Amino acid sequence: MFKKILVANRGEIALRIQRACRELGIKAVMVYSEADREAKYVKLAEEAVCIGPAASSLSYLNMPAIISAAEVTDAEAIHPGYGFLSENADFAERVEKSGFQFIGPTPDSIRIMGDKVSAKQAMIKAGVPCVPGSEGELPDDPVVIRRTAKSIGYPVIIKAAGGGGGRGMRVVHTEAALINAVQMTKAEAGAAFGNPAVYMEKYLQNPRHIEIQILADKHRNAVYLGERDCSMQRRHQKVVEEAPAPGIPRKLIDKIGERCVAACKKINYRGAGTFEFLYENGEFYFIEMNTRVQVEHPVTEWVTGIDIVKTQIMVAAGEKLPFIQRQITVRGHAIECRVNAEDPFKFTPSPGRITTWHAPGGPGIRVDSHVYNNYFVPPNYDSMIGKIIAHGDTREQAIARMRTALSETVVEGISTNIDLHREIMRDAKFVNGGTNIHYLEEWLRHRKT
Ligand code: MV4
Repeated sequence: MFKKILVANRGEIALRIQRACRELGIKAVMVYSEADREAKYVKLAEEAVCIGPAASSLSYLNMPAIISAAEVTDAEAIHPGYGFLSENADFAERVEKSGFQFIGPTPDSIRIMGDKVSAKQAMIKAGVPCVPGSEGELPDDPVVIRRTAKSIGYPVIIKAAGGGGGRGMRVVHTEAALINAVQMTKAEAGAAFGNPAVYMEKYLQNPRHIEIQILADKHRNAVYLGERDCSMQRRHQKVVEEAPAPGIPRKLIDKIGERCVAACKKINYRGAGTFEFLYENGEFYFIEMNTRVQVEHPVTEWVTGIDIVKTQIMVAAGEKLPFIQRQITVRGHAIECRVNAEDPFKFTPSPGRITTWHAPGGPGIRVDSHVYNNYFVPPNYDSMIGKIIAHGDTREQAIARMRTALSETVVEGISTNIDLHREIMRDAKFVNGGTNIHYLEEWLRHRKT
């Protein structure tokens, strides 16, 4: 096992990784920008290195600064967390070329999944069901593009190969709008991602966003840890996540989970990973794979009892997965509310000093947050300041516990979206379960103030 790991991230996930290291008896070296000097995990750290100014581009995205920090502290491995450099294949490669273990999949795996066209091709080859669409990249010939759309059937969606997470896509309803939409998407993709390649899919109008968590080791063992429902989102930012997904038969989950595991073995995947699917009319359609630990990993940890961050570290060190598929069961129900420093209904960011922070507690409540009384939320980064996770024997109990937790939570000095969560937890359609990806945005549009 590693003796020392460098944590190349900030915020709640930096603290989460630090805690996993402590539990494993590993020393954690924390890195921080000038804006994060006062962070809780820096205060708690036995070793911490400043890697640059507040701007992410000069600190958390600064590859030489991070690799130098690992060198001067004699770390053996680097955990990238989520966001920042976590899905940057060049970073993973530079980490390994510098003699450190990257805690994640190989640079090759990251590269394949980063290009959404090659990711989809790999999944089709591995037997994972995908959204019907173009065979790989769309050619330039308008005749071929029109023929492709006609055979798929309108509406179609044009997506950038270099996009993902909702960036670089356009829905097309008619043939008249098709060629222009393709050209626009290609131009934007070229500018934004340095890659103008696009592909076409059937546009699914009312899907749910269901994702499958997997873990794989370096010995060709892989397991799935059930699913998460992440449909409650706004502008591609998840707001509430839960596990299991309400109303989806376990048999269907097991079938798709087994496909994901087979795909992992086929592509020799290792580490933690998430297969993202759209789910509509009882069918799963693969859209993207994430090659990092995700924000919402705690709901899966709670229903399976498996520590995903610890397992990431163990498999990166070469250990075998300490469990097999039939030992993994889903118990009860878990819900996560992301707490953001923002106006709860206008969504404008609200950085600044937190004068009061009362975190909730009690049975079935977990809080993952790096903030504390008198902490200053810097304006330079994502607005998420923590996550409240509730578990119960049933979904009803998890919701009841989440309502209690939200009623106990006090944050003063800045605005947070906790009032939004309080309303969602009392919304009849949410309580009923199974709302689709458009629900929250429609609800916000019609909400009476
Ligand atoms: C789609 C889709 C409908 N049909 N693909 C958005 C994020 C990116 N991961 C893929 N996305 C979508 N792809 C087809 N063929 C609808 C979305 C989509 C969406 C997906 C998941 C979660 C939220 C979403 C919000 C809007 C659109």
